[in-house]
Amino acid sequence: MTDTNINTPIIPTWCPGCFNFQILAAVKNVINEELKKGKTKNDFALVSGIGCHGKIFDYVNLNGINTLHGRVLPTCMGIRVGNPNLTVLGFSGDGDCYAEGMEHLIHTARYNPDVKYFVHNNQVFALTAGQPTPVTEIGYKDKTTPLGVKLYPMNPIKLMLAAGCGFVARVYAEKGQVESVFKEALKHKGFAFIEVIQPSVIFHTDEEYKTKFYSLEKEGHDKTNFEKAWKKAEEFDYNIVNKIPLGIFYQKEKPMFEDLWPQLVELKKKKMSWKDIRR
Ligand SMILES: Cc1ncc(C[n+]2csc(CCOP(=O)(O)OP(=O)(O)O)c2C)c(N)n1
Repeated sequence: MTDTNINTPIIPTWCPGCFNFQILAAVKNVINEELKKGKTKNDFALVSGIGCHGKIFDYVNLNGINTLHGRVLPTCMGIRVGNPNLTVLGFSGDGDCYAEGMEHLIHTARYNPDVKYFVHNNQVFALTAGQPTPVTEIGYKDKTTPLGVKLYPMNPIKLMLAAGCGFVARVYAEKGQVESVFKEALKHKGFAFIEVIQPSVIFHTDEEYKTKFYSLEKEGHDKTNFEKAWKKAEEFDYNIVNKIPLGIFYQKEKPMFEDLWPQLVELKKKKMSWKDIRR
């Protein structure tokens, strides 16, 4: 019988009420649905970085790599190049992605490998006790920044649009939202960037955010229109809390890295499993 159990016996060490639990539940639900539809566990690879988010690796029983801090995307890319048939899922924190891993993010958007990438954005380096990241709001104080953050936060949605990413989305860390964007990302051929607003229950509160969210889809946003996506991206930058658009900002399929190289096209035809790679 095929093994379809993606649970692990490891008890999560996330804080009680952490929004990472919502992301975990959503990811497992969608993978379970894929397994029911005929995929096997060997069709997936899961990569996570270092931080609270990175523990997701311990809680989903799939092959993969809990990689170095900031190196989720090159690891995902390496796995795709080694076996272009795998569904590769990457998980980073905002520190992991926007600080140490920033250059990889830009190049991966440009290379466009078929990788689905989730950024658990809690606006701090949470595991190391709440230091500010490039998306922390001005004024935020911690032991390392007693005078408060003075630098303006970066806008990851605008960055991804500018870098040529063909699937740019932001959701709130609520199970249903993560599930539905994940399903759309799986249908998309190419790199999918999914920022998940995941308020830290220790260092931030989500109360103010919650009242500002609205759905791009319900508003009739045209996700094929780059200029409109850019305008929507400008509405929220982690500092000015005005309206916060959620959903898919932009979607356009472009040639994937794996399809541009004849060697990789040949490799894809071989339909290898993990077993073949180990040999
Ligand atoms: C190369 C390297 N630099 C720094 C660290 C220290 N470190 C471990 S976890 C962490 C914070 C991670 O923050 P983030 O990626 O935002 O994840 P979160 O804990 O918030 O989920 C840092 C800086 C490390 N382990 N390796």
